[in-house]
Amino acid sequence: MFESLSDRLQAVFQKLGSKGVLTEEDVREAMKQVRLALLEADVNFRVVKDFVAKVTEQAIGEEVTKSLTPHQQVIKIVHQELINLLGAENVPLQEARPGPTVIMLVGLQGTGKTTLAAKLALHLRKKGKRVLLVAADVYRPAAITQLQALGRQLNIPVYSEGTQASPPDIAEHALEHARKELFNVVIIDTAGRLQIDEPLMQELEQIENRVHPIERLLVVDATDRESRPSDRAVAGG
Ligand SMILES: Nc1nc2c(ncn2[C@@H]2O[C@H](COP(=O)(O)OP(=O)(O)OP(=O)(O)O)[C@@H](O)[C@H]2O)c(=O)[nH]1
Ligand SMILES: [Mg+2]
Repeated sequence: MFESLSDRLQAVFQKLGSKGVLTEEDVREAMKQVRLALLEADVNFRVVKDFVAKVTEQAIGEEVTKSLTPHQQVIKIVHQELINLLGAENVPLQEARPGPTVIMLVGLQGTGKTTLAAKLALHLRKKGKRVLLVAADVYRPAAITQLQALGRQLNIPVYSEGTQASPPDIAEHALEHARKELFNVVIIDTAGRLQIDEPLMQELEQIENRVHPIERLLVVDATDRESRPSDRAVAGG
């Protein structure tokens, strides 16, 4: 998501840079493109509206349009507001020592857990980690094949025991397998669930107790304004 967003923004700024002097209209046109790029990157529309308003207000100010390097000033403003938006502090994923690092993904149905599992696996592999994906959603039909298909696409192994095994068992066996095979990271894809679903919530606790994930990431839909992330949240949707 950030790669395509960054490409899009670069194109907008390049166009802006080719103009030299900037009029208010140039800035507004560029902000229209920024707005589209953010929306297409799944940023919540209210957040986008707010972001664009803030940047526009600063960017059409006298000190920008009358400056010698107006387009660089605009880039600086967008950059600063993006940092404000994403949070100035970058909290990296924790690593278990000794490994493997166990990461468990939880969240409501359809928020992007399985997709994020694959994205995260790819991200960590790029950092040189050996990653094992674990199919611990035994409830939704095709949940396992979905993860397997993603694993095949990325060439990342997927541990699964089919739909008859229990998720806590699957998780524990996957961890044993990962230790033996010297994987650095184990990412557990769990089934979507509601907090009021007691048995399913207990199942998460059992998985936790068996494999002690160092990170439990709550995946929420970033475009869904009803989401109320209460734990550490990762924008998956
Ligand atoms: N636009 C967009 N769509 C996404 C993103 N992540 C997932 N999706 C889509 O959202 C739908 C659900 O994604 P999944 O990854 O299957 O969600 P899940 O949380 O694993 O779903 P369950 O296992 O059924 O609870 C799929 O159609 C995905 O392609 C994202 O970052 N952006
Ligand atoms: Mg899933």
